[in-house]
Amino acid sequence: MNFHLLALLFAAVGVSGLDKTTSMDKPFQSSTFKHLKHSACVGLYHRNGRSGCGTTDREIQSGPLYYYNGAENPPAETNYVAVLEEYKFSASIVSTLMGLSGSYLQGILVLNGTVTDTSGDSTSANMNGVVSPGPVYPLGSGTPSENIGYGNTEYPWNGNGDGLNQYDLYGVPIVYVNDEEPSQFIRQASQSQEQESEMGSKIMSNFNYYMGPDGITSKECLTWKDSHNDKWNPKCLPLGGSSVWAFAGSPPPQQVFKSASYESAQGDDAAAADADGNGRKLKNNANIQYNVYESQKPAIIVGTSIDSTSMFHDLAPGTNEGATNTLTMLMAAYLIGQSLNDEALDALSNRIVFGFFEGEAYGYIGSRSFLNDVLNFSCDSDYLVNSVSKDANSELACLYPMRPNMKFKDIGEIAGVLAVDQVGINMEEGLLYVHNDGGGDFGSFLANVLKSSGTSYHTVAASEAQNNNNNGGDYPYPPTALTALQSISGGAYSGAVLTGYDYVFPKRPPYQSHLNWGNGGEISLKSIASAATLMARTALAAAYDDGSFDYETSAAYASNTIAELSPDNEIMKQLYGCLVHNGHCRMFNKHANQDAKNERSRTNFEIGTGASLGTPPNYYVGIYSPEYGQPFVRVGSQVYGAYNGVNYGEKESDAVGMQPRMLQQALRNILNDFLGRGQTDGNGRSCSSESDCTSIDYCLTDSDSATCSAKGVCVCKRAYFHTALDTSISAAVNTDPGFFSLDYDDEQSPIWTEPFWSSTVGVKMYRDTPSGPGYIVLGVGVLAVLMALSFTRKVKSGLQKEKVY
Ligand SMILES: *[C@@H]1O[C@H](CO)[C@@H](O)[C@H](O)[C@H]1NC(C)=O
Ligand SMILES: CC(=O)N[C@H]1CO[C@H](CO)[C@@H](O)[C@@H]1O
Repeated sequence: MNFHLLALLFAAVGVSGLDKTTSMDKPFQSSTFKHLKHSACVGLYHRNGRSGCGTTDREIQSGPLYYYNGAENPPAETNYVAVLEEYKFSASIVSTLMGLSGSYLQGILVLNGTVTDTSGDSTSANMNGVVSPGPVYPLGSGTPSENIGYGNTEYPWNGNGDGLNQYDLYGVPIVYVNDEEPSQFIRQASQSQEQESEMGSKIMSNFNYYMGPDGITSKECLTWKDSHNDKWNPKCLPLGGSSVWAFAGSPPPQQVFKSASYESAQGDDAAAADADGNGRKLKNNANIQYNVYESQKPAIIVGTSIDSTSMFHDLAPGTNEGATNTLTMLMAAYLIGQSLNDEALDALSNRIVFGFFEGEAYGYIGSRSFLNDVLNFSCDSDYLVNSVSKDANSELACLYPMRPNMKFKDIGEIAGVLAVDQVGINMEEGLLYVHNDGGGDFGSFLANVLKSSGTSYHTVAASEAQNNNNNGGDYPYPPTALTALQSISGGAYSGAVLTGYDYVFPKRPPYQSHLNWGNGGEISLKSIASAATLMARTALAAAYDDGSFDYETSAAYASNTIAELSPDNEIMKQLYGCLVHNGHCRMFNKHANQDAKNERSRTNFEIGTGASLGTPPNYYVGIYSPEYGQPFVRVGSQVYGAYNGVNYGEKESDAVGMQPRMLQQALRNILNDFLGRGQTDGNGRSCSSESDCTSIDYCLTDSDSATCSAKGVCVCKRAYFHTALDTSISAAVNTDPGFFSLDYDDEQSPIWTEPFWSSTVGVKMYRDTPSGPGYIVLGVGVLAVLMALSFTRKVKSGLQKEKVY
């Protein structure tokens, strides 16, 4: 794929054709129906199989609507499409339908029942009964991630979960009807089906939702070869994207660099061309060097997940998950940037590193990629290059395995992890909780700081989660980046987790549910402000500690240095609006736009503002591809996912680039703004892009550099992207992005992938009449405008217009 094609691809995002349809029935004539929204349950593959929905093959599955209230037996002799209220949608009902009537079940329509409830129960009571589709042991036992857990993987954190999102619902297409009005119509139509059929017609629904065959795995679909010509033609893409991480204070001295021989080699191709032991030509025959400075300070990783999921991947509001996690961490970074300048931060004993990790719901994708790279990644010197080949001062990148920058290697030693999770809801008014097993000096230090700290609104209690088999055994940690680090290192590191829940996730809103939203006023800004204050202070206390683990002194220093964040803080409210209500809000747009502009001026790639979270925001991780954060390298006129040839740098335009999503671009630019004010005292040099920010004297150290914030001020560069991709796979070498190689010697990560879909998937509704041949289409529109690609769906998870299998 050449780069122009790639650029076109970016431009085409969001363009989708809609079927022109004729409506024959009044209820379907309103424009609401023509543009009726739906969200599909999507099939996914993993290391050992598949989960999620889909029809059995390209044949359409259809049947008359049948309203199922969970009480009587479903039809056992004729095909039907079950209509379920969303508060009845659960693993047990779906299993009942599949079990009792087997192959007669042709599909399921789940109705939006937020307001309308025909059973007469009060809505909120119904919603209280809604189960979480997430597993009862999230990322633990019984899930494809169980082998990358650590310690107690059988603790029921999600007590309200039935694990429906792990089921293989092959043969059962399921869609959610987003809007209330069409839901009401379908409800009534399905409840009066008997009467309708006596009158000689039925409302039918058909599903065209083929999402690949059963019985194959991610490995098979990633390595798929067409049988007729043996050509590699993958049928799926991995889940993933990019994480964002940032230093507080000046970056450490550069740890990885090319030695002087690089300079001389660069000028003279012929002389530099050499052969290594494998007969491979070495053009950039530099010596890679990893320096470990004696004075290198350990890094405290302050981390959280920025994603969520649900049964319907374009409807994953993650309000008390990715959204509030992100907000809490951003405000913690804001507090540190406001309270300490670089000089003060640089004088501390340890370094603070923030990590906003993508794809955590699918096997700690972001935190494992990042932490594993910090600890274990090394780049072969042949492939260590300047990310912009003509600019010898540009950041180093690794072409194979592909890493768009090597800055993460400067982090050096890790002290441990301070994680935050689901603090938008307090299990008990005025209380936040800390999880720590009492082992590990660093982890217990963090826990002690938290327990001895507090805000005007909250105190911190130790979680009462106990190992539930009474024979001793491991302390249960909720799934966060701390678990990822412990898993990678075999428990060599410790840490603590701050949460809003005690021993079990809140029941409402349900975890990993399409109903994990905050419009009921459940989310407490007070709690988020308290958590942000506590995270900032605890991180600072840990950075201050000189190894004596004297938590009282450190905690006192931190609370004297960082003032408490007010729940009325305007920046927090603005960010809340972006993260919870409008994912392409002005603030995100502005910062993401600036970030893209900086990249354009740096690399010359046509990087734009990436796909937004949408409105309402959707936190499903989506696929890893060049439109959504997969880095790529341009070599001459070719674009590759990874490259081990010898021609990089021959053309001036050769460079490594990436097009992240809008959230990540906004996060990076906002973090640079919050943490990169250095010594400006509010009057930095003004700029319109990064190229205006060379030789900024207020970015203190040699390893520092500056970039342009959306406020139009040069700020010191503090934030970076990091590839969030399952650690068992990597971009294949010397091929287009979109091809992946498998590493079989890994620790059994789940390798979640999403199959390509046909462009014709959708759902139709029509009236089946005895008169005419075939069907008279009532409103293809109804569920149909879906036509595969609703805008958000395409943007977020990148439906591919391609034939499947
Ligand atoms: C259900 O419908 C209501 C009213 O139209 C809407 O506010 C709500 O967002 C819908 N629920 C979901 C999960 O989309
Ligand atoms: C695969 C691998 O090399 N893993 C290592 C990464 O680094 C940690 C911490 O040093 C080791 O414990 C792992 O074995």
